[in-house]
Amino acid sequence: MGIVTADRLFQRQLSTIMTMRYAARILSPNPQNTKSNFIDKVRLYVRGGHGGNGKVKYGGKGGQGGHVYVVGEKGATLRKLIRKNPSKRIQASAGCDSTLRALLGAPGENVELMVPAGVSVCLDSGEIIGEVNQFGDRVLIARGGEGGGPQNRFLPQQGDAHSISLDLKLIADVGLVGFPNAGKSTFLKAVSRASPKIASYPFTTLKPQLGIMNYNDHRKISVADLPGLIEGAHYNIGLGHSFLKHVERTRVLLFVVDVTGFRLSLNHQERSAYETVLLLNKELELYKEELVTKPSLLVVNKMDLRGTEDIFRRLKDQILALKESASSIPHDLASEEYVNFDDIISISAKNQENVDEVKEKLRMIIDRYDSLEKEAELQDNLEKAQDLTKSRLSEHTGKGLV
Ligand SMILES: Nc1nc2c(ncn2[C@@H]2O[C@H](COP(=O)(O)OP(=O)(O)OP(=O)(O)O)[C@@H](O)[C@H]2O)c(=O)[nH]1
Ligand SMILES: [Mg+2]
Repeated sequence: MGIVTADRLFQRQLSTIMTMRYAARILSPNPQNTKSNFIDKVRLYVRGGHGGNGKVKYGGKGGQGGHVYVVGEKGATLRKLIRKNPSKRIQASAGCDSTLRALLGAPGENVELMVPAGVSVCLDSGEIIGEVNQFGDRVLIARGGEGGGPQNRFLPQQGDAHSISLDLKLIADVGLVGFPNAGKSTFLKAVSRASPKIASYPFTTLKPQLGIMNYNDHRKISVADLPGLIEGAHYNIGLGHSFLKHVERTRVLLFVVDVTGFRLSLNHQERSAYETVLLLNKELELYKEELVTKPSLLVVNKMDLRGTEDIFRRLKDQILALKESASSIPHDLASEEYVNFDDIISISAKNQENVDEVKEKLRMIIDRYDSLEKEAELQDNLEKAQDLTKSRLSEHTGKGLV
């Protein structure tokens, strides 16, 4: 009896220590991680330039105030943007006044803010005023004021002024989703040249990181490694689920689960691999329903550990029977809709076993996705052309030409 009590006491102390260490890591993250260059949201105050004055006596026109644009550029990051504009106030220059020598005043200089692809520009009201989806995309975020002249009774206009947010959502082909410690970063390291931090404690990855998978025919597929999700992430437990915005634009989700399951601390319930799949499904659905309908692949990791073959076999059967057994899934694990996995593959990311198979499978899914997209685009164009022909025909019929 005494032994049991001492053991319980020890377990409780150990679990308190683990919870404290875990909380300390979340509240004051490892400096190695916070060094990351990754910033995914920036708020700026932007103002277009004032219009120049027109020369009243000669009917001259002041120059147009400069505009402020956001422009997609390769290699740009939101951190570089802040470093260049630490005050976060951006103002384009005013248009020049018209003079006797130059009745049309010169326009003010535009300002271009360089951002990476994947940035949405939002007003404080939440309205999206533009998106930079690829390099070269340009969004006008503050118009310069018109110069004074006969057209406006020589009253030059002020430029637009408002606060905007630049919200970056990574654009990657594949997004890694999983509980902490499942081996997501180890997988990224195995398939790319990225060198993410890997450690045996949860929440090692605090910020998303991109890696590129290279194929023999020079095809490249980008993979986004994300922080771990845990149950209750939608209540902001763990790192919350706000980083899931980064999988919204990925084409395929790669679920990574630890075959031995997960337990955050002794205070938390132990979850089997099957339960972690159900909980990931649930957290994704609670973040955004559409995410569970994305093309997905399930990899079951750490298969180098002893006795895992049986667990894998059972897990595979359970996942394949998921839809039929949905009604018997306990409420805390159940979702409205379940992910339809393209395949379930067992791997050892650490020993690089079966990772090439996953790489090939991802490529197959993306290729299929590409051709479906092209087909849909063709179909769309065809329908548009048919509609156009029909409306032209009916125009002619209306005019009695046919
Ligand atoms: N035995 C075994 N251990 C693995 C394998 N893959 C990863 N690990 C170990 O599992 C631990 C967690 O690996 P990470 O790659 O950091 O896991 P993660 O999913 O990125 O974790 P978070 O960043 O915390 O979400 C590390 O100690 C890895 O060495 C594997 O295939 N086999
Ligand atoms: Mg990680």
